[in-house]
Amino acid sequence: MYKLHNIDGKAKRGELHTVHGVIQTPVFMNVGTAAAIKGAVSTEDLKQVKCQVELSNTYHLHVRPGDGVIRKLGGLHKFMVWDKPILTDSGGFQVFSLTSLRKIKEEGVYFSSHIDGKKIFMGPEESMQIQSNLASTIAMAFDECPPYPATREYMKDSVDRTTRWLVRCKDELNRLNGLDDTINKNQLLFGINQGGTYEDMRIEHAKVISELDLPGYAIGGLAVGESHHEMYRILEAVVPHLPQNKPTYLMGVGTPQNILEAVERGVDFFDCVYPTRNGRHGHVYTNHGKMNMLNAKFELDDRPIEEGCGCPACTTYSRAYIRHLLKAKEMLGMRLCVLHNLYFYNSMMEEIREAIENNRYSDYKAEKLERYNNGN
Ligand code: PRF
Ligand code: ZN
Repeated sequence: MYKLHNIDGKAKRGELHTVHGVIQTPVFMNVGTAAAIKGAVSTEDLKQVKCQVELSNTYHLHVRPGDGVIRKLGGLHKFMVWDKPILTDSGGFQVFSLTSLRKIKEEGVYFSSHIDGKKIFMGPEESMQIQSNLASTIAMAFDECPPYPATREYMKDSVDRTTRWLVRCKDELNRLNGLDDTINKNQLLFGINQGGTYEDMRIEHAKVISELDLPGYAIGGLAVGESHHEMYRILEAVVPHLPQNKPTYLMGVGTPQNILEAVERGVDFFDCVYPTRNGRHGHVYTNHGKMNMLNAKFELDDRPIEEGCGCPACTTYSRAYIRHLLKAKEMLGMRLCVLHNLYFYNSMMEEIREAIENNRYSDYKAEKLERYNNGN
């Protein structure tokens, strides 16, 4: 159940009640694709960086260790030792971005595993069965994320198939949630809007899927190569056609700037690999922009990454030490940068929530971007 606390312009401040606790929105979900947050970050660490929701992938966990294994061990929450909400992506996107020799049919997608080349089939029913075995809090619909650019003709076929798949996802998850031996009988299904950069198809699709009355809706197929300007144009067009009294999730986005812009357009769920991926490369986010911790100027710098930051890296270690660890390729260097970045993202979401509550979102956004873009 989703409760809207406040609307400031189009920005939504809400909360989603789940069996694993309440999610305060806008929220950034911290990515642990294969039930592991890259950079040697544990679920214990996630609590310290103010993570509300962990995100894992159906496709990866199906291939390794196998969703059957996780089910036998009591589900993903028990397996990872994380009792807060988990969202699982459906495999739709990963199948299209990672695998080779794909064949899309009405029944689903035939493809080869990126680990061992093994032939796999996944359709809406299979994706729901896997996610039910994982017993995540929120399951994502099995969709096609079409390439960019795509012709209108391709897009139309793809979106229509994604709609038919969504109906099959809903039916299958309803069936699974009703079985006696299902671990999480309250698993929620979020539908996914597609349509590329074609506003009319986006809007038409949003209207059709909204009628299915699902607990939440995502916007997929963005941040796949189009310009930021185009992404914002599509958000402005489509968000007003998705239910305002449900969560609105922009998949795979993005930079701090992207998140600030999307919140202003009514989005309140996000996920992205940037904080973890950049952290592993020694790139860290601060209120004054991004820094490369390998830079020679930090050799003798005894300040924390960011003055006043409450993260496990900044409250203990210096820029000089972290630079040394990264240069020496010590895992601790990566780990500290990832922890700082996740803390930065999760703290920014806290600030965003507070700003919306106080009806000062547009001022907050302007100030945050001004500082972020103008550097040190
Ligand atoms: N579909 C799914 N997962 C996704 C996407 C999508 O379109 C994207 C697009 N940015 C990221 N993750 N199922
Ligand atoms: Zn920090």
